[in-house]
Amino acid sequence: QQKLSGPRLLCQLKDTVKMTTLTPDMDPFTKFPWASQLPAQPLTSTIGPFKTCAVVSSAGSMRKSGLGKEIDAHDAVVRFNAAPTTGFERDVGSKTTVRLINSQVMASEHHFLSSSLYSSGTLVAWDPAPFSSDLNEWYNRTDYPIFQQYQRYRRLHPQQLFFILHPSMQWQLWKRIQENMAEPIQKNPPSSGLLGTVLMMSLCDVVHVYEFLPSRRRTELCHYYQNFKDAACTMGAYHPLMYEKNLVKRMNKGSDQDIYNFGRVTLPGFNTFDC
Ligand code: NCC
Repeated sequence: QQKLSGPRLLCQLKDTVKMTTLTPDMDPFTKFPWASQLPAQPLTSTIGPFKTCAVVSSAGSMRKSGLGKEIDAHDAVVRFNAAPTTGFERDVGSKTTVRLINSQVMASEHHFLSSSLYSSGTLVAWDPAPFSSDLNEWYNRTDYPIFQQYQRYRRLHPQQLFFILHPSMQWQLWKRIQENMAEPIQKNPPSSGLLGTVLMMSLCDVVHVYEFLPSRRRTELCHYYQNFKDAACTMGAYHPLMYEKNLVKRMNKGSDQDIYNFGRVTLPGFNTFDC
């Protein structure tokens, strides 16, 4: 076990973490009539490639950041779960190209089927599947009813692009985190924030990640859109968030001042470097 340098780490991610989404031709989905609702082509051949991309974390430190214009100037913007833009444009911008949602959000108490929050951009859903990349095994024991809710949503919004991440990606990424840490980490998948970051590294030349590594605005406030305080939101409890942040810090091509002042990390797209 050794800690890899930033460039080695980037190569390791590029070589071993494959961004895949479910398509109707994958087993066991070939058996299910509803699977025709899944996009026929994977995400990476449907949207992008993009030059510049922004990943907007939901952290409380986005508040009063004034980063909205800078974020919207990117070719593509990814947001997470129930994070709104309306009323927060000055700080987080208003463009949404991709919204990455966990299966918990899709469970009905979040008004997933009725809220207009989810109707712009391409949706990408994921579920904290058991430590396995086996689709059959996962299909029968998802954490939340991701497939039922997917079918319902697709019937209501047949025109919107909506992908489901292949669970192998989260575990490939988890292994990279574990390999690069000296101690054993919890066997839970990475946060939506890291999944979205790697997703955009597969689609974009340059990825700017905002307030994943907290700036000087660092706060106990969990989300910029709620007045709820819990330091675990930034440090992690279920997700190995602290380790994810350590890894991103090592891969950052930008300066420490960029992090301190703007909460901004700069990562190169996988297509822009050779290994
Ligand atoms: O909070 P959440 O994440 O929706 O935030 C999206 C991503 O932003 C980064 N973040 C957020 C807050 C903070 N203070 N610092 C941060 O760095 C993280 O990278 C985070 O992934 C998730 O990852 O999907 C998560 O979802 C929530 C929750 O399910 C949804 O918000 C819907 O309500 C989880 N919270 C709970 O289960 C209570 C959270 O653990 C992870």
